[in-house]
Amino acid sequence: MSAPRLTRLPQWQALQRHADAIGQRHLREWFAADPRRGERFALEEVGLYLDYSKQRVDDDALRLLRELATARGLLQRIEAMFRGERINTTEQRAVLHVALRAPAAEKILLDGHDVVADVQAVLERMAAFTERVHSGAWRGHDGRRIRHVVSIGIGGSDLGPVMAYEALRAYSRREMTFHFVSNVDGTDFAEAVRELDAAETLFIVCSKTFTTLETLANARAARAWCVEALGDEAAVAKHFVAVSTNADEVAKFGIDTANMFGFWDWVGGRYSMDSAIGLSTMLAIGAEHFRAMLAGFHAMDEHFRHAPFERNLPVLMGLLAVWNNNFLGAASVAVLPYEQYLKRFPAYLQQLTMESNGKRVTLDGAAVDYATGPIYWGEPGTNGQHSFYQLLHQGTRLVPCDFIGFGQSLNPLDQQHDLLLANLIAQGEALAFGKTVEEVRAAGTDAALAPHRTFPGNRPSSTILAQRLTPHVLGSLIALYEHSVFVQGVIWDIDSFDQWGVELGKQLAKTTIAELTAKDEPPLAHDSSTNALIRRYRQLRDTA
Ligand code: G6Q
Repeated sequence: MSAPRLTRLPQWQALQRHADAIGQRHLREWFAADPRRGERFALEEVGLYLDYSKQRVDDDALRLLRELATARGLLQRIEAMFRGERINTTEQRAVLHVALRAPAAEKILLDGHDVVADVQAVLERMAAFTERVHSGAWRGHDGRRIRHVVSIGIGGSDLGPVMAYEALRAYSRREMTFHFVSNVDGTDFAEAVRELDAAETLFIVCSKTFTTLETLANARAARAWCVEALGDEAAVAKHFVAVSTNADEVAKFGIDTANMFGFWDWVGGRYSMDSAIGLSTMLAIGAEHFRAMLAGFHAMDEHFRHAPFERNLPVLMGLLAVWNNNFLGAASVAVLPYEQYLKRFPAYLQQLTMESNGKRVTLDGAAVDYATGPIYWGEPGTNGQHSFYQLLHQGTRLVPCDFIGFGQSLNPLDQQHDLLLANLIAQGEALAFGKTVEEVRAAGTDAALAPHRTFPGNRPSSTILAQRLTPHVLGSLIALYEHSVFVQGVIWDIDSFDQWGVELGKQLAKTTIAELTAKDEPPLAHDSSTNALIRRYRQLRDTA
């Protein structure tokens, strides 16, 4: 059954009229009219405090957004996801990342089979393996202990593990080192292993399909490096494990499937960091912390599934994103963690959000006539402040911001955490309220300079605060964004779980590889630019 066209829905049109009426009203006015706005437009759930009072919405806008969600069948779509219906319709797959963190006692049936039991079995194998590596029961080929882990994967099989390792470094085993190789650029591999001793290095090859060109190229390089250093093909058995859904290809590559950790086609790549794809995370922080992270995910899952829309964090965040995107015309979102350990969080979110919602047709294939997924980007604060915040404050574009901060530092250093959080809080305030030309002049600035020193304000932001970055909080934070992405996808009537857009470039590269590697220049039948680039590359490469 196809959903009614979004822009024809009365709820959408009501929102449009409301946006026309209030869209330009200044946050200064909103706050002046309601002295309690800062407390009223805030929610605390699952250990996360969300202040959305600096978003350009009023109670009516929020109500109309919730009505739109209801008209879109959001409640039913959430249930359909949790029940394992094949909501990824273009790939005919269930979307059950929530099963990866369901408690062992829960049952989630897919075609009559309980997938939670499968998940728990893999988690137990991961924990046992982690324990063996940590205790030294698992050793390298020459009997030395494993001290270095290199995770090889790309996209969804890389961004989550890298982000989680960085985020939870404070909880990690400092006697081990962790490295991540994703790019097919040989430099990535070469630099990752440069200082490593092969005898103490474990490679985890992460690939759902085990056919991904980049990952297989890096895995082959790793195998050659390892065999050369250790002088024995048999070393592969002790230095390589795989994470995949494809046992045949794993075996073909030469990794014993006894050393393979599985997952399933109902886990999308960018939703897989809490599956066996997170083996490097578990090796870094241990099984107990990993379980705590899963519990954090699950707490947010439960909240998302059961909380009424008005108190539902992912629903609210998703609807605010729709408001900013479709009714205020904001084409991007800046994610600004004031927490150094979250330095890879924006990069991780880029895939989660843009691969999920960067779509231009609805579920039944009709072209959309509204904007879908915005561009996500960001850097940790305060670094961003000395770089691109200029544009956020005084540029011509509207860029809603998500600020993320914590009450306690994991590395307290004198007053530096207060300094950090003072900056976070001040940035939201400056973006919202700005500085009028009158205020600038009153401060004694001369007339010619006043326009340059004026800040228009009215730039929306949300602030997420938690007490401390723990594995549990990280899990909840990621699940918050995962579900917010889904909410947006439901409103836009798109498939947030496929990724056909990455296919074309991959296919064309296959032809191009043949043309680059042919001994003599083959006949080229591309456009004139592509032909010229191929020729120029061959010439640059081959000229002594
Ligand atoms: C994520 C995408 C994509 C995928 C990579 C790696 O949702 O599907 O980023 O994760 O292409 O794929 P493999 O894990 O199969 O190597």
